[in-house]
This record gives sequence, C-alpha cells and structure tokens, in this order.
Amino acid sequence: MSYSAHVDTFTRDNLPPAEQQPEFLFDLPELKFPERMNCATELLDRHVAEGRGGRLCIQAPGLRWTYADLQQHANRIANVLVNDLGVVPGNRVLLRAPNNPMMAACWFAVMKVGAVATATMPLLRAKELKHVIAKARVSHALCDLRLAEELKLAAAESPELQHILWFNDASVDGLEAVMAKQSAEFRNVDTARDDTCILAFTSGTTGQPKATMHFHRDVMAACACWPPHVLRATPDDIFMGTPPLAFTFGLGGLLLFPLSIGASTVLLELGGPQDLVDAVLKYQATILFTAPTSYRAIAAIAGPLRGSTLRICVSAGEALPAATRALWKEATGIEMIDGIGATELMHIFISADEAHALPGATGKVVPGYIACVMDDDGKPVAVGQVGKLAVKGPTGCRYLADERQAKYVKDGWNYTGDAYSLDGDGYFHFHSRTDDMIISAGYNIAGPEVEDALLRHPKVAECGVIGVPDSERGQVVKAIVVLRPGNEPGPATAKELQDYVKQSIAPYKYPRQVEFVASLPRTETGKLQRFRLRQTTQGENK
Ligand code: 3UK
Repeated sequence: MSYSAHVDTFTRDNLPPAEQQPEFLFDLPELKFPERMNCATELLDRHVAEGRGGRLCIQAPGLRWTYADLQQHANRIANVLVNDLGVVPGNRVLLRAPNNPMMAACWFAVMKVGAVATATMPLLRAKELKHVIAKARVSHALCDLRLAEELKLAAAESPELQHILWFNDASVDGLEAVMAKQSAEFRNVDTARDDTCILAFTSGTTGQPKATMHFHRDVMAACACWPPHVLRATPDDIFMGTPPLAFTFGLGGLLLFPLSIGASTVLLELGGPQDLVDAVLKYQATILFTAPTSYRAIAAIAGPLRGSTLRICVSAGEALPAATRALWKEATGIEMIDGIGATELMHIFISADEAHALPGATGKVVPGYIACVMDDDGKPVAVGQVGKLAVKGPTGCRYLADERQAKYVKDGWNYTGDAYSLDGDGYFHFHSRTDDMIISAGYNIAGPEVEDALLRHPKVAECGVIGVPDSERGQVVKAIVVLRPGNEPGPATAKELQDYVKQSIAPYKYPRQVEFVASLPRTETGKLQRFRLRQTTQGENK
C-alpha cells in the first residue's frame, strides 16, 4: 500500500484483514494506475485543464452546468469543507439529496478534500441514518434541505455528527450562501490510489446494511471496464436515469461514466413513468439507466421513444426477465443492455451489449473481470450446472469492520450470493439469489424462471414467486401477482395463470398457490423484497 493522505485513518484502520480480502486483477493496460491519484482530478478537473471546460456537463430542470461550472461549485464547496467545517482527509462526510446538481458538486468536493463520501438513499428514515452515522463514524453532513427532517432526528442522537450544512437552501447560513464567500480555486488533496473515497452501504434486503469501501482507483477501474467495453458511449451522449446517486448503479451510470468521457448527464428528481418518458424527449437523452421493473412500467407508454434520440437502455439491479426485454423491444425497437453489478464490486461485471444480448442470460464476463460458477467446495461446476457465482477483478468486496466479509470473500473470490449457470458460449444465466432457491418435492426451482413465464401472460402486470412451507413437499411454489387494470382476481384467473405456466415451462414448476395483490414490496433500487413477500403471504388461492 502507498502512503496515505488520510489524517483521519478510520477507513484504513477498518479494512478487512489481508487474508479476507479478495484477489484484485489489474491485467488490462488501462488498469495500471499511478500510486497517487484523486478521482476528482481524473473525472472533472482534467477536462477543464485540457480545454473542455465549456462543454455541457450537467442538466436539470432550469439549469445547465458546463464542466467549468461544476468544477467551480465543487471547488467552493471543498473550500467550505476545509475552511469552515474543518474537514481533514479521511473524515466521512454524509451526503443526502435527491439526484440533483448540488448533490453531484458536493460529491466531487468530498473527493477533492480527500474525505470519504457516505451517500444515503433519500428514503432512509432516522433510525437507518443513525446506523449509517454510527457505523461510518460520520463527522460532517451535507444535506438537501428538503430531506432535513429525518437527518435532524438522527443527528440529535448521534454525538459523532458535529457539522451539518444544508443545500438548496436560500437562507444566509445555507451552503449556497456560505460557498459564495469562498474561492472557486482548490488544489485537490494528493490522495493515494488506495485511499478509501466512498463508503457505499448495501441496499440490504435482509439484515443490517453493510458498508463497502472503495478506493480512488476503484472508481477509475469501474470507469475503465464496463463502460468502454460494453456501453461504448461517446462524448456527445446524454445520460439519464432513475437510480439514486447513493446507489453505485446510479453513481456510475449517471455521474462517473458520463464524466469519465466528457459526456453530459441529466439529473432528475423523478416522479412516475410518464415523467421519465417526457424527460427523455425534453432533454433528448440518448442513454437510459433504470431497473427491469421500471422498464416494464414504462413500456406501455414508451411509444413516443421509438425513433427518438434514445439509443441505449441499460437494465440492472435485478434479473431482466426475457419477457420484459421483449416487451421493451416491441415498444421502442431498442434491445436492452442487461448487466449484473453489486455494491461490493462497485458496478457491472457481467453484461452483453445490444448486438450480443441473449434473452434470459445476463451476458458474458466484462473485460477486466473473471467469473466462475462454483460448487459448495469452491470448485467450478460443469457447463450448464447451477452453482454459486464467484467473481474477481480490479474491484472487490471490502466491508468496513464486518464479519460478513468472510462470507462474501472466499479463496480470493467474491461470492455475490447468486445462483448462476454458464453455457458453452460463455453466457452467464441467472437463476435466483442463492437463498431464494425453492426446493419442492426434491426439485430445485428458481422463482425468476416462473416469474418470467407468468409475465408473458397478458393479464399479468408484475409478479413475485417464492417458496412457502408445505408439510408434504417441504416447500411449494407460490406466485404473488399484480394484474393489469381491468382484470378480475379470483380462482378462475388463478387457474388460467397456472395452466399457462404449465404449458410454457416444466409443469412441476407451476405455482400451486396464487395470490393477487395491488402492489409488490420493492426497495428504493427496484428490487423485489422476497423476504417481505414470505412474511406477509399465507393461505391458498386468494
Ligand atoms: C442482483 C442482478 C440479475 C444480484 C448494482 C449494477 O444491484 C446492484 O447492487 P446491489 O448491491 O445488489 C447486487 C445484487 O443484485 N442483480 C443486480 N443486477 C442484476 N441479478 N441480473 C442483473 N442484471 O443478486 C446481485 O448480487 O444492490 C447493479 C451496478 C451497480 C450495483 N450496485
């Protein structure tokens, strides 16, 4: 490790022990990073220094910032952090806002001062924020005034959080007023490539969220692998999407990747599907990032996107059912790019571009990474067999002081917790989360396969398939279904769906129980919360 710029050594002190760290691979020439690097210099200041300061960088309603504008905002905020709030390199700075330009400027300011950005999902409540603050020992916070309430409640019970500044705040002590008094020049802290710059909390569908640690070099590695090899955007592309910047899917797709190539991004505080369609047309977006469920929701009203500027649609966060891929292509003519990423690995490591998409498969391993499907002893299984997905590359899992590190990383491999198979052509096929595999009368059944079959039925809007306890079979397959408007729930529809599944996949996989609901529980990142389905569902066909 190179000497650290961190004065506050908390993150380095809490790295997992060496023997529990994943193996890192830096074989690609673009992954040979210099010892000293600050990702803000690479992603932001470099463009201004090389004469691209006048290029469009960020758009939002009523706002257009060039690269020079973003740099000046970030520099002023960096000066506030150091001069007014006493931030030293290594301090954790909590960031909290909907996706908007000030959130992006604050993120870069934190990088510039050599501190550690701890971004939080907008919907988190005080109790969850308290956990984040305590776990990351957050000393400072920059927060959008509109999300103040829960942070104030959390701060009242968090003695370590000493300083909060509010932004998008017109008052005399708001960040905007304070930063106006500071210089627009800032010399970035000379951080080491292996200084932590992000603490990203896992979206945690179960258990306490874990804090993953990423270095300056990890940020640049994420920009060097999937984007140039699969996304292949150009400096004239206009990026847009829904994932929060606090989620590494959103941070990469909506901020790091466009800036890494001098392109521009549109940051939106979004409402429903119609807002997104309208925004693509209004800003002439060319690249869209969102989750499968959102593509499904938009497909019905996506007609106007056909023949628009939109040319690339990226889906991640959970498996993309082949049915949803087909629906989107029918509506817009666009073949989606699916990709599996994880907070632990920062971004996408298995994916396929439009030309190589294989419906029902996630794709091939992204250059820079290697992936294997393993058995329970950590040995690769045969082609076509289902096993545990294990990955290695330039990024990898480092949980901050967490014994679950030993579960995610074994023998240098990152185990994502997903059941996958690999086919003879190098395509990886998602089956389910390892813990979600349904075992019924001795058969292994992956819920997502049954979901894909159900989603093809014209009456089905959304569905989730889980295993429920059964005295005879151990578990039985149960489908929880949201019907499209105008369809009647009831035994007749349940029977119709059951027969439909029996005809399209192996009959033993059909849902013996079907329940109709108005909506499914999802995380802020669009993931179905199966554990909540398991908790709340009971009974026979209802
Ligand atoms: C699941 C997928 C099948 C899978 C993420 C892109 O989702 C992201 O990170 P999280 O930590 O969750 C990771 C887990 O989500 N998953 C994600 N994408 C897919 N399963 N197909 C997919 N395309 O279980 C994985 O282990 O919330 C996604 C980029 C950055 C991210 N952090």
